[in-house]
Amino acid sequence: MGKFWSLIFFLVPTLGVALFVVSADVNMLDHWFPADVSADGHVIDNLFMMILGLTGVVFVATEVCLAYFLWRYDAKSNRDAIKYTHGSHTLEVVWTIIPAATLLFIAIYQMNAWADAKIRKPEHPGIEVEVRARQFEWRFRYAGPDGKLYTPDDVFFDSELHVPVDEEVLVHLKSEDVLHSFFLPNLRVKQDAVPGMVIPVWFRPTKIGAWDLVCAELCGWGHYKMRGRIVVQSREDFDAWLAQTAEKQHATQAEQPIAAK
Ligand SMILES: [Cu+2]
Repeated sequence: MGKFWSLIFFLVPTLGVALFVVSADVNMLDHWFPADVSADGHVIDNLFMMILGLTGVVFVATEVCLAYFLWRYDAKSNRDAIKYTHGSHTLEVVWTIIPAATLLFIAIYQMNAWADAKIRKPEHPGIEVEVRARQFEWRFRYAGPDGKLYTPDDVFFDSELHVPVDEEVLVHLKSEDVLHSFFLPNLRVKQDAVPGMVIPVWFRPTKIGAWDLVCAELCGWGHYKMRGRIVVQSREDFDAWLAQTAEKQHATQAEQPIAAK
């Protein structure tokens, strides 16, 4: 029976590795990363691959050892009583230091990527947008004709986040109710929206097109439908869209003068 279980355990690393190979093969499933359309996406992808490589080696080595010991010391061929020991102090020190050193290495290795993504806010962004998350939709606020955000001529829009291509986008992320998570898979951007906080998020899209904007935090019964789009346009198309949206908004406001905010 021991040999049977050792083979079953050996299936875990074998199938695990096979699944990665199949997923990464574009011709078979193409379930790997979605297309990267941002200037810094490759940094995140490289970090992911580095950590995946490290953990993958440890995973396979551990599973192979487990299967080997099950095979080698199965109950049928080893009838001796089990001997308990207090273990090896040296071994414990070694297997504490190696993971600690590995974690320290990852912490130092990713510092620059983290700083670029979360600390070094762009000083002169091409555009600033306020993103408000609420159960269960996304709302966006743009600067109106005066070019300044948070003035009476601001432009509002729902569900579709329009941004110009090849420009730094600075988002002021807010939540009106509970925790949400602003997730742009194709831009490798994910940030929690926290009630009571304004969190800056920035990215630079490099390709014209439309991609998913989803909420990555279970935020209530309608979480599944909290989907939006990010629409990346040329500067001219974006300006035209903004002007048109502002005009439409003004027309509605003329009929209902209270609807300024
Ligand atoms: Cu949500």
